[in-house]
Amino acid sequence: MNENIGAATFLEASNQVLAWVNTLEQVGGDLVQCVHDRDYVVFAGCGSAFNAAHTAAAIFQEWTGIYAQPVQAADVYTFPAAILPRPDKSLLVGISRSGSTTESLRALQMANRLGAATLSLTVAPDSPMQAQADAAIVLEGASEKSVATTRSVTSMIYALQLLAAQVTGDAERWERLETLPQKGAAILETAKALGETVGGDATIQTFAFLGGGAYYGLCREAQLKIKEMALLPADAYPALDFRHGPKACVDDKTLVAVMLSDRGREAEIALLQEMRSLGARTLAICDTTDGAIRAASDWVFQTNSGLSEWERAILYLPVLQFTAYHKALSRGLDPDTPRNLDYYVSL
Ligand code: F1P
Repeated sequence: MNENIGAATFLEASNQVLAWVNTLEQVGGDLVQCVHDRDYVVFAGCGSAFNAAHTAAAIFQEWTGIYAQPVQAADVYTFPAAILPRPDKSLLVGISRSGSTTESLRALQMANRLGAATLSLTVAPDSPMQAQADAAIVLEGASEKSVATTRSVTSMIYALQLLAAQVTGDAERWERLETLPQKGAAILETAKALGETVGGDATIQTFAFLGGGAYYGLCREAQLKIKEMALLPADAYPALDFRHGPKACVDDKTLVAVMLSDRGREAEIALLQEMRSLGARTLAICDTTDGAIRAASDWVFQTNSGLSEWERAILYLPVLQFTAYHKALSRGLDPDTPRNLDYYVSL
């Protein structure tokens, strides 16, 4: 096999905690101005950025008490009255690795035209989206060559966690968030190794990623990684919704990965147990494990952060990024250049 296959994805996923360190330096207190006087925040993006928007909106709303919603960027200009009913009181955050995706740029343009405040969150410097927005966060340290996002998406979510902590002025939360790079570094090798084991398991042919609240966006991202890199069927559901129909598809070729929260832990363990009894292979992703989790799981990935459920969110993704990466390699696919995809979508 060509040794360059997947090299960019592997390097970018492996280096992601360095990108988080850089992210920490990019989210200054001046950004709080964007939210001043706003009682509604829309997080808009496409692909991975849309997934980041799901996680960010759930976290931002809970931490700040300001209503927040994730939207696919095209909805902003296609259905403006549905998305921004009170633009003068709203902030639109346009999220995009490239800063050039047509739908995301148009979303910012529409928000500006309607009189909403705008913030762009990108990884590429000097992008059209940065030029379009009132304020900008640029995470150059999270830039990527690979088409499939890894460190850019965790870094963009991290930036929005930091922004939410800035908005509330919660210094203790900020200090806990500052520990994420160090906590990420401590689990990355385990994430790589477990991703190789799970991704290399030839019996697994379909995937379901389940998580409640802010974890739903992470599940969507894990689903996207499997589809883009490994070209296999994958689902993402708010954890308990999986029982309402999709579990009909579960069999012994299915991996069911559940992201365990603190407040939903018991119900999520019961879900793992049920999926295992249906024949699925199960992966629990949790901060701390116990006998019940181990008994319900083929594999357990433990983050050991001591952080609250939404604070530790980005620690849940790397193991699934490496799972998708290894699944792709085992199928002879190059994770760096997924079939049919471009680096960003230009319409
Ligand atoms: C990036 C994106 C990726 C996706 C695909 C198409 O857009 O949507 O998330 O994997 O390769 O492009 P953006 O973040 O640059 O707007």
